[in-house]
Amino acid sequence: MRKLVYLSLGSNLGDREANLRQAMERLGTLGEVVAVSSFYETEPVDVVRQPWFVNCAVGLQTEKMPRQLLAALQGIEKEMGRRRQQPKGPRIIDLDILLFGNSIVDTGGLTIPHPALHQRRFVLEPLAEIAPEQRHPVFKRTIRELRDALPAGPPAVRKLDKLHSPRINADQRGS
Ligand code: PH2
Ligand code: MG
Ligand code: MG
Repeated sequence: MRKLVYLSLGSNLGDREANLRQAMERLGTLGEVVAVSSFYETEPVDVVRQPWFVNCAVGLQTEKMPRQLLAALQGIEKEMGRRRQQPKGPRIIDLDILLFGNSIVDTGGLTIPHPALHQRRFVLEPLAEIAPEQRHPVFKRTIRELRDALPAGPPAVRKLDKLHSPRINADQRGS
């Protein structure tokens, strides 16, 4: 059965935007990428002294089951050169399952919906762009409602422009 899955993509090493684009291309081998959010430059959360991330959210239609999908995502992370040296260290690419249709999964190291989904602006801001009316199957709130309920202020999340242009250009424009 085909399911609509939402993923969070993040990178804070190397050419971050190129890494997200390459990951999206590879996600196409697991199903059909049906929605892609803007790219957002985001202040690191829960980790200290790390480069800022670029994050986005993707909608993927796939036949895969949750655990198969997780293994496939880890395969892509590995192919793209991710090495897990220290837990929560800087990463070329991080591919997280946010929502898997309306399924609730909590077994053997896999939790869906993603356990921090409702707390993180770097996840909810991009996800609200492509799935505002999608309901969180545990909290029964829409993604837009969860996003709007976040406390204002840091950590910062800022949308990059349509061309996903590098940060230096945004700074030069003074925006
Ligand atoms: N991922 C983390 C921890 N902190 N912070 C931001 N801004 N973006 C991320 O993708 C991120 C993070 C763990 O995977
Ligand atoms: Mg993550
Ligand atoms: Mg991860």
